[in-house]
Amino acid sequence: MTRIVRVGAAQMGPVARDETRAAVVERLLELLRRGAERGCDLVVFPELALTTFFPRWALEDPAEIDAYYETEMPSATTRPLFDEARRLGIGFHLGYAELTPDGHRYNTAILVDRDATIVGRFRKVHIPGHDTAEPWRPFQHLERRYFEESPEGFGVWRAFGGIVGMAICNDRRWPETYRVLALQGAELVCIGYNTPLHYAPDPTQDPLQGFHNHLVMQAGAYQNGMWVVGVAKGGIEEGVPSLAQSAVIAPSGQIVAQAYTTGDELIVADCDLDWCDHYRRTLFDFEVYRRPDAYGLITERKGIVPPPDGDGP
Ligand code: CDT
Repeated sequence: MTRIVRVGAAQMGPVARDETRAAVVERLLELLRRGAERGCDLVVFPELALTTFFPRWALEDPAEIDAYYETEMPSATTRPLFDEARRLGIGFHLGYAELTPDGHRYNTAILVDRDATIVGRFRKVHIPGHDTAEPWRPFQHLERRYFEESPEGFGVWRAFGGIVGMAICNDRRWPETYRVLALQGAELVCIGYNTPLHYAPDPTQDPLQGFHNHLVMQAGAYQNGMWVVGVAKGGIEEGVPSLAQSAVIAPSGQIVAQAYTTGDELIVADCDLDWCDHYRRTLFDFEVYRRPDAYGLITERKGIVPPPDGDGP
C-alpha cells in the first residue's frame, strides 16, 4: 500500500495590524476549502498565521500585547476552522502565539487530524532577533521579548499514515532541527515562516533570503531523507516586505511545488512517504553510517571555541 499524503501548502499574504482574527480565519477557511477541492489530506498554514507579525513593534500596552496571543485552542474565533476541517475530513497545521494558563508565551504550531483533534503541539526552539528595542533598525524583530525558547525540543507524531514533525521559521536554518526529527523517524516536516527580506544586522544577506530559505530546507530534506513543507506569510506586511516562495521539498532535496505569488496561494504536492527510504536505506542509512561518537561537540558545546594560539601543524 502506498503512503501518499496530498499536502497543500497554504501560503498567506500579509495580515494587517487591524485585521480581525475573524477575517483571518475566513481567509484560512478559503484556503482550507481550496485544499479540500484539490483532494488534500493536510493543509499547512504559516507561523503566527492568525495575526500580523507583531514582534516587529516594541509594544508597551500589556493589553495590546496579550491580544496577539491565543489562550485556548480552539477558541470561539478559531473553532470554525476546526468545524470546517472536520466537515471536509481534512487535517491542518497552524502557527499562532500561545499564552499558557501559567503565563508562558510561546511561538507555537499544532497538527490537527482529519477529525479535528489536535494530535501534536510544537513550540519554537530557536527564537531569533532581540529582546529590547533597537531604534536604529527600520523595524524590530523582538521575538526574544515576546516568546520563550521551548524547553520541550522537537517531537514527532503519528498522523496521516506516517510520522510528522514540526519546526517554526528560524528553526529551519539549523541542521540540528532536521536531524533530531529524522532520528525520531519523521517523514514529513511542516514549517511555517515569516521572514523579512531586510536583515538589519547584515543587509548583504537581503538579496539572498530566497536562496537561503530553499538552501536550508532542501539540505534538511535531502540529508535526512524526509519531506519538508515550508509555508510563508509573505508579501508587504505593514510596510515590511517578507519572503514568500513557499515550497514542498522531496527527500531528494528537489522542490516539487513552489508558490509563484506573494499572496494567499495554495500549492499542492503528493508526498510519497515511502520515498524517504530511498535515502534512509542507502546513502543516509543512519544505523550503518552515522558516527555519533564523533559528534559529541554538537551537544556538549554551544558556541565556537577555537584552538589555542600556536596549535596546529
Ligand atoms: N520568524 C522568524 O523566525 N524569522 C527569522 C527572521 C530572521 S532573524 C531576525 C527567520 O529566521 O526567518
